[in-house]
Amino acid sequence: MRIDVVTIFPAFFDALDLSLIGKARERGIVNLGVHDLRHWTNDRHRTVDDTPYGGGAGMVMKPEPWGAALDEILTDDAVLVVPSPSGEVFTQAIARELAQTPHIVFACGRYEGIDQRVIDEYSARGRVRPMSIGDYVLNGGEVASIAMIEAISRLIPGVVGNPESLVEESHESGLLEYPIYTKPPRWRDRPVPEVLLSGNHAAISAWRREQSISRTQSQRPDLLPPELG
Ligand code: 6GU
Repeated sequence: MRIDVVTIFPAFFDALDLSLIGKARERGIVNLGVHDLRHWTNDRHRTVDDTPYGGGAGMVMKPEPWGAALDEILTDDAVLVVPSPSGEVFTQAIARELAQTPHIVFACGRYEGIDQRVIDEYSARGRVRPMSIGDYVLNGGEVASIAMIEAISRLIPGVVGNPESLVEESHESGLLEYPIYTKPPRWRDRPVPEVLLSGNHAAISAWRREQSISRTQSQRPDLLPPELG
């Protein structure tokens, strides 16, 4: 998979050199290009923002640098992801869907956002997904893009070593994951639940499923399938 990012803060994406994602990049499974939007400016101050028409607080990202950058970077088979607190909420299902696409371009806005005509222009030409990572406000799309890139790339075959570790996770089954434990069997007077030491695999599976259901009921009742509500 090819991933391109356009940003005025390329250094944020140094984080993606680390860990499993860094290894996947070294092995050529994920091909990541990070581009400085200011490369597509022409003035001496490399200006990317201006005041909003109609007034209001803050600054808006000008359309011209975005148009020049995206004309160069977007391919016909690409999905353009535009991180924004007013986008559709990014979920594991969307991560799975995007993990199937050959090319994703992330357009990271700062300030109050990108001139709407940029989104309209590329929506008319191809697939554009304005995406939020949750109901809170960040200063720009960079941190949100890093979260989405990590969630998507770990679903690409070969990025996560043991594919079985993907299926048991929170959100993959539609329920939250059950609690997990390791040695020692007793820590600060807290024992590991006895069933996990029993060697009875059917009992362990049943216990884990009950725990997943009760956790989901208490932490995320909105996720519960109707038959478990
Ligand atoms: Cl994608 N961007 C910004 N700026 N804030 C957010 C967000 C995105 N998702 C949640 N809050």
